[in-house]
Formats: sequence, C-alpha cells, structure tokens
Amino acid sequence: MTPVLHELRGRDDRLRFSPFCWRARLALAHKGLAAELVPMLFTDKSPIDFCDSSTVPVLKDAHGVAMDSYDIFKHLDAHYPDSGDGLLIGDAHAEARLNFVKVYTEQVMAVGFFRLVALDLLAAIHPDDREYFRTSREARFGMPFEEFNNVEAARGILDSAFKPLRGLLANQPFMDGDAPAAADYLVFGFFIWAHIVSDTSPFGETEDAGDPLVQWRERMMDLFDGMARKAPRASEIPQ
Ligand SMILES: N[C@@H](CCC(=O)N[C@@H](CS)C(=O)NCC(=O)O)C(=O)O
Repeated sequence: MTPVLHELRGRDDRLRFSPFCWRARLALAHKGLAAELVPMLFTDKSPIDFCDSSTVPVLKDAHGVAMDSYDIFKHLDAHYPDSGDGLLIGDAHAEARLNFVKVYTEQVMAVGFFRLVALDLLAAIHPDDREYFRTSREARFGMPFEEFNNVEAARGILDSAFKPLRGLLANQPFMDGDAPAAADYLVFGFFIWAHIVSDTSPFGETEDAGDPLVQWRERMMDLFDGMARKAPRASEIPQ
C-alpha cells in the first residue's frame, strides 16, 4: 500500500505547516517514498480514529502505524533501511545523541520560533480550530497570545539557541554531516513551520548571506526538488 501520512491543515487546505508533520514529510522524502497526505483539524480528529493518537503526524503503511514524528523516523529506518538516501538515524549511539537534538529543539529553539510567529500562526489555523488552539496553548504559556507573541523576546531566545547550530554548521554542511538526515529534519521542522505561517525572519530585519545557519536553511529549502521552498505560505493565500 502507498504510505498514508495524516497531518494538520490550516485555514486553507494548502497550508500544511505543522513542524512535526514536516519532519515526517522530509523523512519520507529522504526514503524516496511518496505518501498520500490526509488533512486533519485540531477539532475533528476523526481521520485518526483508527489509532490511539490524539496528535499528528500519524503514518500508516504496509508495516503498521507510527504515531509520533520521532517514531516515524524509527519506523522508516526499521522497514526501509536502504531506501532512498539510507538511514535517518543510524546506530544506537546516534539515536542516543539524536535525543539531545530533539529535546534541545523542542524545549529551547521552538519556544523562540513560537514567540516570533504566535499571532501569525493563529491566523493561519483553520477558523474552527482557533478557539481550541488559543485556549489550550494559552493554558500552556500562562499568558494570552497577544503577550506571548513578542518579537524582541523571541529574537533573544533564537540568538542564543542558534549559537550551537552556527558553531556546528561552520564546519559541516548539515547537522548530520555531509548529507542531511534525522537531526536536520528535527531542527528544520521549526524553520519551515515559521516560514509557512509568517513573513517574519527568525534572523532579524536583514539576513546575512554569509551566516552558516542561513546557508543551511537555504540548502534545506532546496532538498527534494525544493519541496519546502514550494510549500504555499499563508501570505500567498488570501484570508
Ligand atoms: N510528539 C509529537 C507531537 C505532535 C504534535 O504535537 N502535533 C500537533 C500538531 S503540530 C497536534 O497534532 N496537536 C493536537 C492537539 O493539540 O490537539 C510528534 O513529534 O509527533
């Protein structure tokens, strides 16, 4: 069977911005696997009723169901080890180290992105989902979206969070070395999320073309025939 990837949609069906779903999309592309992409709303999770998950991505294929972006990486490596560009994660040591990248990305870097684009994100979300998203996320932030969205605070977080990435990318083209793999997709999920929902750059008013992180972002945008670069952005689709 063709793999089926369940993912979040926004106010327009072409708006697919979930950072976790992007990780799965990129991992499928890495394996050279085409998937059927099935949209879901926060407030209508019936498309994933068949499994025990309340979040997307969910991947279903001939080998079973994987219900989390990181588990999707492991599932794809287990069942398609040699496909496409090969392993996403690698051996047990690589997986242990990748866990650090995942935690750093989700608990440090993502907060900066979220504070940068929170209001644009809310506007990109489907109208039926906005109340649910606002209520559930404000409970998490401990403040209203209007306060959480703070470009200055966001840039402060991102400036620090980007330092280790810049240090790494000054010496190698991708997080995973000479070619992209799981670490790159874990991190890039948040770059493409912010890029799709907002025109505000995570790098500030002007981007430095000599910055190794900007260069990496461009390389990631170009992967798989420009898959990320071609993704429709909220600013291109009328409200
Ligand atoms: N740990 C999960 C997180 C997935 C996640 O939080 N997905 C969001 C969409 S970006 C979701 O489905 N949320 C459902 C909800 O908040 O009700 C993964 O990496 O796949």
